[in-house]
Amino acid sequence: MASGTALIYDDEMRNHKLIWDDPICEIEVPERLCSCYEQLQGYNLIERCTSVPVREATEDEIMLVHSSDYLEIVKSTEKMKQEELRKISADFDAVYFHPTTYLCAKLAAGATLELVDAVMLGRTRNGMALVRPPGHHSQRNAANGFCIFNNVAIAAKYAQKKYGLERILIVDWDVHHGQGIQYIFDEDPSVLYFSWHRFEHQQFWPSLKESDYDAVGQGKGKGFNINVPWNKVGMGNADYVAVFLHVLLPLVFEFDPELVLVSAGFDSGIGDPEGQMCATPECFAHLTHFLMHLAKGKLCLVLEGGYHLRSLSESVCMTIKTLLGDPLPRLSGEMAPCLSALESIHNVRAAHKTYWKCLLHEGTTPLQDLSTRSHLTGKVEPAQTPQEAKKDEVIETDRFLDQHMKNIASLKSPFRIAVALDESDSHLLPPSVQIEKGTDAKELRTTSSVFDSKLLKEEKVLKMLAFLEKIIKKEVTSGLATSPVVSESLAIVLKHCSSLKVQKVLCVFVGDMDMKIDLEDGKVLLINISAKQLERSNTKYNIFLHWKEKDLETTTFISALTGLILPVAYSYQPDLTVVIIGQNQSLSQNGISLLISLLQGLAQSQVLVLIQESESKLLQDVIKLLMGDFTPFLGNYTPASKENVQMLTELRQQLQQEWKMLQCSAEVSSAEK
Ligand code: Q9C
Ligand code: ZN
Repeated sequence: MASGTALIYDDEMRNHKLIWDDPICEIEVPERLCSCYEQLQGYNLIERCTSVPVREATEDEIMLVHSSDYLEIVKSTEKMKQEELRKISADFDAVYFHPTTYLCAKLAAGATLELVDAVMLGRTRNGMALVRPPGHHSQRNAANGFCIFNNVAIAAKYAQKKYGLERILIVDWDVHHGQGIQYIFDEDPSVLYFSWHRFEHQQFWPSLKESDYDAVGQGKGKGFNINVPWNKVGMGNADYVAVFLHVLLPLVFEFDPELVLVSAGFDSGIGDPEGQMCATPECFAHLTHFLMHLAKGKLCLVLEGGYHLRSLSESVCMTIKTLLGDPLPRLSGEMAPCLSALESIHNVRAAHKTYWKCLLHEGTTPLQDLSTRSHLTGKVEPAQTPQEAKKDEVIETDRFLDQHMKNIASLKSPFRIAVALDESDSHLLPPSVQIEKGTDAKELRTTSSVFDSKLLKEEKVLKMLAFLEKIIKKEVTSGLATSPVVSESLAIVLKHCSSLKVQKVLCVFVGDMDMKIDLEDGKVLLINISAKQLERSNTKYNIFLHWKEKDLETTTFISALTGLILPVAYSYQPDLTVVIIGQNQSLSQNGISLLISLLQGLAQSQVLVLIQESESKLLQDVIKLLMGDFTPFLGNYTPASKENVQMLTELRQQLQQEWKMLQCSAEVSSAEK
């Protein structure tokens, strides 16, 4: 698998700027680019990326999306004087031209194409292009919303043509609807376009009917356009993650893209004057992390909007750190989506029910404005602020971010992974793995309270406990150990965690658990995915998942992962994740890999994996995963049985008052409030 992260940037693109007064366009400034670059320098991220030079897109490339008439119009602005520039700008909605606009727009599109080449040719695994002018509003025949050429749409067409790609995903997390991209691929089932956007029942710019959830694509493209309208401002981390878990991810696992492009606008982040949303910079790390596990890791991000300079640049840094494989910060804030977000999620799922297998058994009809008809939602629209108050808001966010970025900063672990394996397995290890020397058994007995197990005499177990301490001290990010009896090892680990005062441990046990483990309520959350049907009832901290299916490659697992395991995990916010691979699993090897990968988004990426000795065929994959060198491959999935979907739905309903991220509809919560 390719490695490394491409970063594409060029000072040239700072020349495009507004040279007259226009309150609408004045926020799209050259400083947007330099402040990102300077912040990246400040975090020493530039030198960790592979720098890729920009180039101008060719006319043919631009015409993959735009008409030659429109291209000529843009070209003609190069020689214009201010008065003419003003006049032609007024032909479009929220656009300005400058004599260098044509050149900058060609560089922005060309930079995006160079990024696609770097990733498609395997020169880097992923990357980001920092460009302006942005692209996602621009259309075949029109500039729109600060956008001249549609960089991401051109890149998608280019990738289809040059690399013969059949399935491309575009994720547009900018706070505005990229209607330009929607129009270009509306009838095209080979490009899945997802956008969330401030909508406010069509009151918010660009105020289009076709930005609502019922615009699902047209003709052959039906089902391949996903709009999530935000009908309130103030959406935050929990709302964004909920949409990824309950809308985007299930559909995308089914779509199985070969390349992921992101229209990465950060006006959906906190402090942005356009978006008025609340997502903090680390939220973009989590969104990026989710997408890194698709398309064998082929992920290209392209800057769109983002108008609060500090918020924008911190978010860009978080995104690039994640692309580089750094541990993720804990997601801050209360992990519960708001009612208005739930309503949107419900409506999008209902609108797409006919097009996607994973929604097949949904019993959903659209909800009409529960949140706006009632006073139930906590999110209120801030009063319209005059210019002065706006300046205060900018400074307030600056101040907030000063503190916030310090709070979430995690010490960088010098070692990614420590292992405790048998001699016979050690050939699997790459050189950068830290091999534990182990620790004194006597010392451990005293620290880990009274616990009698003959396993404690085993060298491997002692090593495991030694690196568990290092994980908790953040000297190592993750650990891997094999054990002759995983359940017993887990019991030892949990005892040790308790004596080390770890607050919350998430345990995901795959396979049969052959002993009962005493769970101290709240300190441990256990999810057991078992092939054996046991007479057990589910409780808040003890969740048991069982499904009957001969064929492992079904959407049951994807639904369980995105609709149950991850929402519970994100609600719980663990300090450490332990994944236990026992005997008799009901997951495929790829399924287990995907599970571990996505759980690395929790607990600041601190994961301990315990593998039953007999299952050592999994070792190689797991080592690569923990090293960040592998993304699981997921084939074509067949739909889950109705029985399994029902089981998951019931479980979700049972637990969603305890674990709020499980909610994917406003129906239940509104009835209960
Ligand atoms: N009353 C991007 O973020 N606002 N474009 C127009 C008209 C335009 C945003 C308001 C916002 C364009 C790439
Ligand atoms: Zn935007």
